[in-house]
Amino acid sequence: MKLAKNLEGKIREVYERVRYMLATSGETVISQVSLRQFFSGNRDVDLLLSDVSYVDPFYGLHYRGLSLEQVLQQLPKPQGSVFPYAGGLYSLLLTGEMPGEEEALEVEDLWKDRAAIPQHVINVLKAMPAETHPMTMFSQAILALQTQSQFTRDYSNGLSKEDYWKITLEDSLDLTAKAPGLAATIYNIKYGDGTLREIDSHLDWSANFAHLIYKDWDQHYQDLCRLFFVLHADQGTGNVSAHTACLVNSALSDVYYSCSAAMNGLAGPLHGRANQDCLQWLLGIMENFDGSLPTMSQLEQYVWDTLERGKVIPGYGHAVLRCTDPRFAAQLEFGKQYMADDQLFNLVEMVYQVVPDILKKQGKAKGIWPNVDAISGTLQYHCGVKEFDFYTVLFGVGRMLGITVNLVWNRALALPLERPQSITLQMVQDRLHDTLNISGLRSDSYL
Ligand code: CMX
Repeated sequence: MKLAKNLEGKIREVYERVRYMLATSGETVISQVSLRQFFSGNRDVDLLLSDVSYVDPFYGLHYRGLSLEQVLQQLPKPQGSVFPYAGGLYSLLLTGEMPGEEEALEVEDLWKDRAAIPQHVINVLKAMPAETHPMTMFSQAILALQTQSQFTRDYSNGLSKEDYWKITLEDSLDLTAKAPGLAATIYNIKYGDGTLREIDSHLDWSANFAHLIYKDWDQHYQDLCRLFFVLHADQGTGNVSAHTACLVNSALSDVYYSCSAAMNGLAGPLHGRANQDCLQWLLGIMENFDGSLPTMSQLEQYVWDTLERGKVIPGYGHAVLRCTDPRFAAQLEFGKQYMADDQLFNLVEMVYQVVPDILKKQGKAKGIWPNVDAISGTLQYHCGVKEFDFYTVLFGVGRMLGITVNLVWNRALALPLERPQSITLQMVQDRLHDTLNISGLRSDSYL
């Protein structure tokens, strides 16, 4: 595999760099945590390593140092499409080098050879109750695939530490190859008659998802899949899904265990489920106004009502971003081009005009701008994928691209078991410089 050979040289170089830094500066403090950060989910504490992607608060997601715009422009594309091969993105994320068509197609071909879904996984999915949430099915399907883990098999047979990354790469290619098929199997079982298809070897990985859910006739949907999976691939490793995967994998649990766990985190409403919730919220607005668009002032009132009911505005705000998410902007462009007259899309545009100001006035949210989930469901809905509880599975298919690349690199750099220390509240109090008299305080006396 050319990809593994290319990667090996890069890994050696980075590994040496890390060892050198550790040997010469091992005790240098590079990050600190305040009391506020300690009680705020460690926001903005530089605690995790990933060269794969970085989220700049004011410029958003970068893959291997490149903005999304550059990535979308420079990655190789299938003939007739302006949207890239996911295989090219995978190559870029793994190696840090912009691939040519040959490198992109190498990954696409590796995926085609490994795409078949074992029957026992299909049986597990078919055995689940009809009301099971698609994310539960997805996590379960990935776990059922764990029987195929080469890492777990070879580890038991004495795999040497230097080869961990190579076998993690094999597992990663195996799992990501099957990801669109797993999602489509869930879709066809849950919403269709359960009839499953083989992949179309003429189509790329992303477009194959369209094919597998019987939408291969729709060029726009194939393109939307290409865009969607690239946009959702990674977002640093501090987010819940990626961080969960890295944590689980640090115990040398294989890629399947790690990704299944990651999907359980992604299923939360503050994370990936926001795309489902957002679409539901938008449809609720349309229903409230008898299927028509509200006026701007009606919409403002609806947003305030949502906030006053103690709910969040799904798709808005972010733990890191302090600007419009470029993943939102890229999808907005797609919508303007292909569905400018769609009422739900027009509503997304209206919401974008009113929500940031309202969140600013409310004064609670630190991030007031739309994130990726504010629009992704609307594009799916327009293209006929109307089952909105399924949208987070699509997020998961994309997200496993970045997660698995991070796992390969974590094993390549021999990152150890992740094990921060927890301390008691008394210990926290003892470390404060001023000795505080806590006893007898009531919250309203200091907030
Ligand atoms: N609507 C209303 N209130 C919001 C809000 C929103 N969109 N975003 C943040 N807030 C509130 C928080 O609930 C919090 O309120 P409390 O102090 O009462 O608990 C306050 O503002 C401060 O929150 P924050 O520091 O700005 O935000 P966090 O870093 O804690 O959380 C996020 C970030 C994304 C969970 C939050 O903005 C949110 O809940 N957004 C809506 C859900 C969403 O879109 N999630 C998807 C994120 C992207 C992804 O991972 O897929």
